Amino acid sequence: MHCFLSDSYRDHNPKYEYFRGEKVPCFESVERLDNIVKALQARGHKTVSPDHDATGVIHTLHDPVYVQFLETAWQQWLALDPANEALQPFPSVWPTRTLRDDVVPDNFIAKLGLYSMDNGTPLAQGTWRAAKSGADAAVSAAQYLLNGNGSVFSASRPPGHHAGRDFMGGYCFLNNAALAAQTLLEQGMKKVVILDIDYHHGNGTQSLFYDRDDVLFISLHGDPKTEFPFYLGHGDEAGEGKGEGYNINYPMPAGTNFDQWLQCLEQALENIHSFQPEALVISLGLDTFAEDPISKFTIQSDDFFKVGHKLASLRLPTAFIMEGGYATEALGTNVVNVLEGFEQ
Ligand code: Q9C
Ligand code: ZN
Repeated sequence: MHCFLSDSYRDHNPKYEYFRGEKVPCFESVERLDNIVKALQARGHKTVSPDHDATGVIHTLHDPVYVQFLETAWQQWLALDPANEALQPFPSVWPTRTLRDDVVPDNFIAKLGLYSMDNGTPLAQGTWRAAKSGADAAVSAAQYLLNGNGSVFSASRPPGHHAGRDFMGGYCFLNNAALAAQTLLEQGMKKVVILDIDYHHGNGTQSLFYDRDDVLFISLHGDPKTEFPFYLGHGDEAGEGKGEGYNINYPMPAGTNFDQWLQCLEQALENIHSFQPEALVISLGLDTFAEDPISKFTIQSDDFFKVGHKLASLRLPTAFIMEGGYATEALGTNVVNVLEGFEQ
């Protein structure tokens, strides 16, 4: 499959995150994408650099004030104290119910809370460069479909589907899948689908398109009653206004196996067929894998061929956009299994 590889993914290289109160190495690591690239090359898939600039569509879907914050966050962190170079900023306070989110504070950590949904999204010196380059790869993938091609993979990190109009979270900063979908629409398509198969609900993507009928958003994920992002992704979230009926969630319990997961995928494929879209954007998370360290489904490496093959049965121009997956060693194999299953 044709693959756009982010030029700058190594620049996002935070050293630690917090997990149950302890400092631990980041699950969302540089090695994840290193291993995907290795597997792509070993199995004969060519990677090229992004050839489009996502700036315009980033400013359409994301709040330009949030984008400006992301671009300058590391400098603002260093301005507090040069010794911060060796540390990472984390938010510690958020504008929850009853508090105001319409006045941007001067305090950097308070701003970080305003623009974050969690304290689990490490920010480092090169985060903006890597996120922007990943967005460029996703927009390039969309353009590649617009040029008449049948399938494409955007290989990038950090991931995107938890990021909303004006917030980061869940390791995500810019919503790459949403940027790809918006690009397809701006260049003339009337209806596109985003199918999110990451283990975690794509809350950012859902929220970006919740009141729209030109993007059908469907997500298969761990039940948010027990799984991140906890506060969105329930089965009764159907869209609002003219978007009503164009948002579909399939939450599944921890322990869900491949057969059970496939039953939800089959329903999603029927939903997509009824919508009659012109293209398919896949939020491709591989954290549904049995050995994923932070997730609880039991899908096996070989099962991912079948996932790709099922997606191909829709016979739609398809852009795969990289999301999560933290079993670093197996991740390359699992990604390429989906892509090759699609091509079979
Ligand atoms: N520190 C994606 O898969 N935190 N994001 C889990 C482990 C949130 C995952 C706790 C996981 C977000 C794109
Ligand atoms: Zn995930």
